[in-house]
Amino acid sequence: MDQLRIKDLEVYAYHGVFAAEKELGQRFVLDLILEYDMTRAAKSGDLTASVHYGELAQELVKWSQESKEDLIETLAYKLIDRIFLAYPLVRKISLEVKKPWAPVPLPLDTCSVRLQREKYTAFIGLGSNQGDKSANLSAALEKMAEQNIRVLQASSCIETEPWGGVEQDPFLNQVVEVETWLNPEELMQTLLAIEEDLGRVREIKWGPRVIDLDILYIGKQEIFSPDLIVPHPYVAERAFVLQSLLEIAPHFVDPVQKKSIRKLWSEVEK
Ligand code: PH2
Ligand code: MG
Ligand code: MG
Repeated sequence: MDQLRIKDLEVYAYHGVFAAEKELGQRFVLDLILEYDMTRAAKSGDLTASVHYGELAQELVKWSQESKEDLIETLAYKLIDRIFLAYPLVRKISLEVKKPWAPVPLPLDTCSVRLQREKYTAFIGLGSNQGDKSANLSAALEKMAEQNIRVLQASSCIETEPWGGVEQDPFLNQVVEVETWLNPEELMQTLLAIEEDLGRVREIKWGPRVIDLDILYIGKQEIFSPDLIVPHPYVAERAFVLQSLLEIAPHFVDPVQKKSIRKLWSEVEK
């Protein structure tokens, strides 16, 4: 991918664990690489189709001076959020925050952290079978938007019979395609926090819930960690998920089953 780089931008700011760092301030140095397609800007000469590096450099200075963080990790993390929000065409960011005057009484050149984040799309399944089901789904989508999880496509909300053998009220289900730069683990933690916010209490497995937010797919990725399995292990068995997926992504190919959503839908028990 094409890259724009702002190498070693100096900023005087007030980040650090020690009180003296927050009082006196020190030099920070930012090394930034942005990735996005530059074809249109290159061919048209239109600056608005690219990132104005002068303007961005000014913004980086301003944003770096707006708060006093303990950690340079936090500064880098927050700057990355600001850049993605201000420049929607950027797909990937790599940002190193260096602290050449770090309070370490040893002969070193610089201490630094580098964070890298990229935008990706994911499918998320929503479900509710308690309270005002429709309002619960809408509230979850609103909260996702506030957490930098942007909805690209949303299926209709459908009423479905409970799947999994627990006797309970029918569900209202929906699937959305989202775009985000949160790491998969952070995406999952964010969804869990939204579930909790909306009043979810975990009682019986597959039992009644105010809101359930499941990561179904993250692009073509396969993740097997103790807390997160992607693709969601039951997608191919759940007509209520496949029906909604069929509406917004019939040609998406499940990376484990190696079959399109249309094919999985034709094979699922209904
Ligand atoms: N979710 C479950 C268990 N069963 N059945 C339907 N119809 N819809 C759901 O969202 C659902 C379910 C566990 O997450
Ligand atoms: Mg679920
Ligand atoms: Mg769940």
